[in-house]
Amino acid sequence: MDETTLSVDLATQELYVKARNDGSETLWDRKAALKNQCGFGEQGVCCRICTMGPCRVSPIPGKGVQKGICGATADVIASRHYARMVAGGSSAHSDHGRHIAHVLHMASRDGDYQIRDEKKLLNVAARWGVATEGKDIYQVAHDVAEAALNDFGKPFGSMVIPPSITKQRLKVWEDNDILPDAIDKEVVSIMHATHMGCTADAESMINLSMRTSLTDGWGGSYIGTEFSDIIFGTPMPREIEANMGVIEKNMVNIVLHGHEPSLSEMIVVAADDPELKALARGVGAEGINLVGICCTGNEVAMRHGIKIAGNFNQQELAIVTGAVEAMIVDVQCIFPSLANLAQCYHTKFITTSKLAKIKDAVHIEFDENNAYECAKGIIRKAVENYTNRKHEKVSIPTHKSTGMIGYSNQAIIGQLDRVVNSYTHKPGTFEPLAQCLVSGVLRGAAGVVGCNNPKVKGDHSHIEIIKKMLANDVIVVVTGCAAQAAAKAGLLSKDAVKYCGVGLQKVCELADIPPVLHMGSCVDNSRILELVGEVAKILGLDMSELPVVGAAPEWMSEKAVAIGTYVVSSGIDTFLGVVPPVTGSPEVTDILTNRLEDWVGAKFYFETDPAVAAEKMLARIEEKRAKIEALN
Ligand code: NFS
Ligand code: SF4
Repeated sequence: MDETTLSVDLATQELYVKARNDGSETLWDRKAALKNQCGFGEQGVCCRICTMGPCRVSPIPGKGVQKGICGATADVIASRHYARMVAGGSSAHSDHGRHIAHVLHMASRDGDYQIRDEKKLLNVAARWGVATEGKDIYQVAHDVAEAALNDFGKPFGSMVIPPSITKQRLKVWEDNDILPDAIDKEVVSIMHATHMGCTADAESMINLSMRTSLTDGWGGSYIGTEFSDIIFGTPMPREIEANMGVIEKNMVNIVLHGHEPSLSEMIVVAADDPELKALARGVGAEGINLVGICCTGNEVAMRHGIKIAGNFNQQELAIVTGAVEAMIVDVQCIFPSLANLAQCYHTKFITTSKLAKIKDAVHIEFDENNAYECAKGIIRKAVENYTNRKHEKVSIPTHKSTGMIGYSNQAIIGQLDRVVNSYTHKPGTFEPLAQCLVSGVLRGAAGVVGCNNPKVKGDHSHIEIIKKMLANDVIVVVTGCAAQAAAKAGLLSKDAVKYCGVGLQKVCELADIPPVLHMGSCVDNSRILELVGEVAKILGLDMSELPVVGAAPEWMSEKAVAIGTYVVSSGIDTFLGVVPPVTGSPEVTDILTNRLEDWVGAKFYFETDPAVAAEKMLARIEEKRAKIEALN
């Protein structure tokens, strides 16, 4: 394979060649080995929900087999499959949120987990009606955690919706009957509705999917973000480095990969322990170097400036450098291949979660009740492994970029306060941003999020779309692996204003921000919902009336389907660069890319060509400007 076709990232190309020379297999080799991927699966028309099947029906209406044994049509099969992807994605995010809520519940003044953002805790307390007056802050934390945990499974009533939602949006949800009940309940209910012999109507199935997805964006993910901020601190702007060049030749390199910050935060704290530092020197290393991959990488980069080694496509390649003593993972987006790959080098591949044990990995279960000592134990293993490094196998690419990271909404407001015109704007709000949108200095805003996928040349679509937005005065916010693609391409640097139109350039200079704002991990898409909701409220509009679009140019996971669905349900158009497996059903395709607009004021666009997607995003932004311009 010609490595230049796999990714635009030069470190990736270099390490792919090294992997080949080392005889190590990567995702691209396995993709090639699959030859043609199944066309029925790709179009969503293969059903395995009961054992009368599997039934694969024709994706072409009127031609070939039109129904499964039970009579399910392509529309039924594809919509059910879509719903189950939403359930899978929502459950991953919400279980992450629940886990963080448990960590908040165990926080104590003299424990390993403490409260770092009291103000946010008090804000959040009001949402669940938790009394705070005269109470110790740790008692408040305990009560808030309990209230949130109860929201996951409460038997009656709707989920508690965060206050950044607009009242118009709530009405849209009520009118469409998608205002969700409890978080866990919706996921269970949709698994029920997709069981053999239940929902057999595509409209109803997508409607239920929307309802379930909202438990993710406005529920589990929101809780994940806010509670992480409360325990680990709300991110503030700082500089970071990104790409494989952050791996250090003479240091013990530890890669943090996965999603939840409870483990990675403890590793960051423990890596500073004098005992471990001395141990590292004792084995001949200059120190301990922590680097991140995927969303856990984003979490610790946002809060501590831990360097980013790479994104989803690069998880194997980090090990291929031959200079990684340990890769520590928890849950989600972890290739099972890493276990065997690690054995080709000297890397210890350490799994830590009961939910993500991997055969042939070293499993050290992380115990939050003994978090610090547990983290120390894991780091010790990595340090001791340094002497096993096979120096002839080490080759670290030099590529790395610098950029700014840490743009929580609190951080953005802090930057906006610099541009506040005290006669017209209140400080401490998003008003300057709202005004820039109204005046047209900024034409709009785009959220570019999501994964890598070997169906797309790595990082190419992310970067192409982002650059097109910047050139047209559309400010960009990023999360997840898209954010890491932007970081590697230098787009998080303030120098990236060189790609911007004059309006965006001016805004960046006044606010002292880069034109692409890294808002965190994928659960932190909740920050984007909050931002859009708050701006809409300032302008008295619904979220669907703002010139705002979302894109997942290289998505691959069920989580991304859940995110896309809650983003559209929140009134924001979403452009998918990988076509979801629904095109075998004309009705599901029509609902997602057309009819949804009548329901919730936004819809999906499937567009694999990033240049065309960017054009359509800009056109949609201009179309949506009508409402906002009437305010002028
Ligand atoms: Ni999001 Fe993060 Fe990356 Fe995709 Fe995976 S790490 S939760 S799912 S691959 S962006
Ligand atoms: Fe086939 Fe229907 Fe069973 Fe699906 S639910 S496998 S379509 S018989």
